[in-house]
Amino acid sequence: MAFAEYRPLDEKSLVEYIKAVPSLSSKLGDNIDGLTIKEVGDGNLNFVYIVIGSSGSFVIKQCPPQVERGARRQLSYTGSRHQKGTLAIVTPSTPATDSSQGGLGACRSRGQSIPRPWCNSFLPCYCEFEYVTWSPSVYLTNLCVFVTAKALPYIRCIGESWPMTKERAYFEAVALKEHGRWCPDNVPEVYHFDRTMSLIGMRYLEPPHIILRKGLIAGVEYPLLAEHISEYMAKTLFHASLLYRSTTEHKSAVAEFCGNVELCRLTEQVVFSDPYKVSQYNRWTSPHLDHDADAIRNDNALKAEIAELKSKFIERTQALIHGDLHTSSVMVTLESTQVIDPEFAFYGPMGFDVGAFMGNLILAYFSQDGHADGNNDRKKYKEWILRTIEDTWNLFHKKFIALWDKHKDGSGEAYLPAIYNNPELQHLVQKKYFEDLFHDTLGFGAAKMIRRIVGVAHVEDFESITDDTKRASCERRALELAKLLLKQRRKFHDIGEIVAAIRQIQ
Ligand code: ADP
Ligand code: SR1
Ligand code: MG
Ligand code: MG
Repeated sequence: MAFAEYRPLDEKSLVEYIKAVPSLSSKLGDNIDGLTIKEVGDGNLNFVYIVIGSSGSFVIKQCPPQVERGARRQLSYTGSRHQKGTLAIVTPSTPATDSSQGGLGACRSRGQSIPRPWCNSFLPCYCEFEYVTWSPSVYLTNLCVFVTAKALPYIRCIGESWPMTKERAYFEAVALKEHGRWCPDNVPEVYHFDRTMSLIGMRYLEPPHIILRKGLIAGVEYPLLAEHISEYMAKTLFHASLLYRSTTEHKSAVAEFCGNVELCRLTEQVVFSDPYKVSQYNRWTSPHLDHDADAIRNDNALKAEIAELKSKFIERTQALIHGDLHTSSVMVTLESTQVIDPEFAFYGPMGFDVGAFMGNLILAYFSQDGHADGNNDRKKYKEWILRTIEDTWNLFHKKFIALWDKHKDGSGEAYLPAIYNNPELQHLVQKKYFEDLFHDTLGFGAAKMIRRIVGVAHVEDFESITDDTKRASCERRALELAKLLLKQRRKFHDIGEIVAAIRQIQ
């Protein structure tokens, strides 16, 4: 063990850490001189460092320290939405003056990051920040800065009210290894895991790999995306389910992942609860979508459906799911598709993963009109997204059934060969299984779409549309489809009907 107890690393202390860990230093050919280390974390939760040496490279992902209770930071902003102002951080003690004491990190303004070297206590900015990470030497808390279009800004802090255990790194490492075992071509290899330090060392997905969501915003077609992601979903979900495993094996794995309860609870809140009630964390494009957000909170049929899905999310231990499979958890090139960031992994319903991916593709589709310009009306690109949605589901279905057929006489205990070993019955149960999975996919996918428009965490697909009216119009159409899918999902029987429903929304 390199360090006896947890401490958050920075670019400097990381070098010491690497020197002390043979599984990491050997990846650099044991040559530590002249390393380039860069923090690139642009997600909502963690620090990610890219480490490049003359003979190798890797990525280090580390959870920041747990929020210290009572360590609330006060943020105040002078300026108004879209205007330049000053973001002031007021600390209980003397304001930080250098990086060793802390400062602002990972500030993002509509996708643009304000890189370190660290800012000090006062940061000139446009008030579009979503997540601000305050990182003093002792502890770190995530703060969420929200400013409405109204006269006075207001700020929401996610911190002490929202503790996040560092143990999530353990579940991420186990899920990466388990999913990597079944689908090594689409999951980065884990080189090192340190539970004390909540730290994972893994393959660096080198350029031209980029986050899929960014590629979708830029209008890039990925010809192998449906093929690869369907392969990943079919292999990981099938092999970690009772179609492949014995109940003994399954229950022990389920028990272990029950430990990831805090991350599951976060999802329960931000996906299945907050968007359907008044919550301090919710936000939306206001005033444009005020009525739409209100309508969601007053839609009894929608609330009845979301309750059913929430129960299923909590109660169903169908397979080891990724748990956060949106388009920012996938890195791509034209030839490669890699799934990262399974820190929300647990044994849950398969449709939550498939729905997350498909729902995020649908969000990307509805955001395209906001990215269209005189050079590109994005019509062709929208067609590619629709084809990808259709191909992803159809290929997933085909690959999953092929795995089931191949292993039908194996140790999976859900459908015992002694009962189901006739082709007609096998076909019948598979059809039923997929009908349910399809409806789960639609329901969870729709829930994931709604939360990204009226909940706490939004997506760059829409957030990067600077014109509020244009953005609201794209978001409203996505909401319309999501509500239809959530309420009427059982009326749909194949993916072609979903594509037709998407097309109908003008
Ligand atoms: P979070 O849990 O905070 O969302 P992620 O695992 O999504 O963290 O990583 C944040 C960012 O770091 C990603 O969006 C990506 O840009 C970069 N990243 C993460 N893992 C890798 C990797 N293995 N190779 C290259 N870049 C990575
Ligand atoms: C406060 S919600 C943060 C979100 O970011 C993660 O990627 C998950 O999607 C989570 O819901
Ligand atoms: Mg992420
Ligand atoms: Mg994450």
